[in-house]
Amino acid sequence: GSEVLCMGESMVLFVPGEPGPAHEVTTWTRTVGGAESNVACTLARLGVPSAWVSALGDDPFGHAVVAAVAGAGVDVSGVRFDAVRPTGLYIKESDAAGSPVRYYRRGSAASAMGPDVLDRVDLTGVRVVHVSGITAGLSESCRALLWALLDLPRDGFAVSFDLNWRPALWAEQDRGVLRDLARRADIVLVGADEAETVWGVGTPAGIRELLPEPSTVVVKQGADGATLLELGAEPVFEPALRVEVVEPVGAGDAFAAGFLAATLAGAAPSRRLREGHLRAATVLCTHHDVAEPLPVEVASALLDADPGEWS
Ligand code: KDG
Repeated sequence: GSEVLCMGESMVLFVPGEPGPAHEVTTWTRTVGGAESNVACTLARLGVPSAWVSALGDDPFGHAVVAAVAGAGVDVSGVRFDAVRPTGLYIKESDAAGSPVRYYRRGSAASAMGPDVLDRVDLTGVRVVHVSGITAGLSESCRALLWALLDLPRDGFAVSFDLNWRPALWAEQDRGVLRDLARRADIVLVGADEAETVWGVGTPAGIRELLPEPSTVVVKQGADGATLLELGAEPVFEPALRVEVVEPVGAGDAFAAGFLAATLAGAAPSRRLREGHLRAATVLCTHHDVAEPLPVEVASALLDADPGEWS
C-alpha cells in the first residue's frame, strides 16, 4: 500500500517551443503538471510508495496525464475518468507580466470532484494525505472535499497542506478559507512570500500566530532557506542551496516531497528541511516541474555538506 496519498487536479501543460508572446507561438511541447501529482511523482522516485487521487477527462490528454504519473511509479488506481468534463490544461507564457501561467481549467473533470471521492480512497496504511490550497480554489465541491477529508478521524495519518497560492484562481473568491483549512491540517507548508500576499504576514513567527494548531509549520523563505516550527520545539532554520534558477515552477512541490520523505523516515529537523531544499534545487535548475532524482551519492554528499558549501 501507499504511505502517502496526494489528492488534487493535474493538467496537461504546454510549454512554448520558441520565444515570444503566446499568441504568436505556434510550436508547443506538451508535458504534465499538477502540484499534488508532482509531489507524488517525486516521492515515488525517492522510494516512498505514493498514490495520486484525482479526476480527468476521458480524453487523450486525460490518458496522457495518468500515464505520465503512473510512469513515475505512482499508484493511480484512485483516478477516475469523467465521460463528460474535459481534462484541464495550462500554458506557460514566457512574456507574461505577473503570473507566468494561464489556465484553461474551469469546468474540468477535477473541478467536479467532491466529498464522494473519499469513498473510493483506501487509507489503510497511509501515513500522510497531501493536499493543497489549489483544490480549495477550484470549486465549491472541491472545497467540500477538503473539509470532508479534514473531518475524517485522523487515526494513523496526518494531513499535509501546501498553501500553493494561485492568484488566478482566487480573483472572485474569498481567500479566507485558506487559513481555515490550514489550521485544520497537521503539516502546513507555506512560502513567506505567499503568506505575505494572502495573509499580510511573512515572518515565521507571524505565520505561526495565524496558524497555532498544526503540529508542524514549514515557512519557505525563498533563496534564504526555510524555518521549521513544531509544537513544543524551538524554530529550526536551514539555509537553502544556492543555485542558478532556470525556472521555479514545481520547486515547492519538490520541497514538499523531500520534506515529507525525510519526515516519514524519522530524520532530524534540519535534515528534513535539507531534503526539501535539495529536491527543490534540482527542479529550480530545469524547465521541468518534476526532476529526475539526483544520484544517491550526490544527494547524500550534498545532504551531509556544511551549509556554507551548499552552492
Ligand atoms: O506546482 C507547480 C505546477 O505544477 C502547478 O502550479 C500547476 O497544479 C498546478 C496549478 O494549479 O497551478
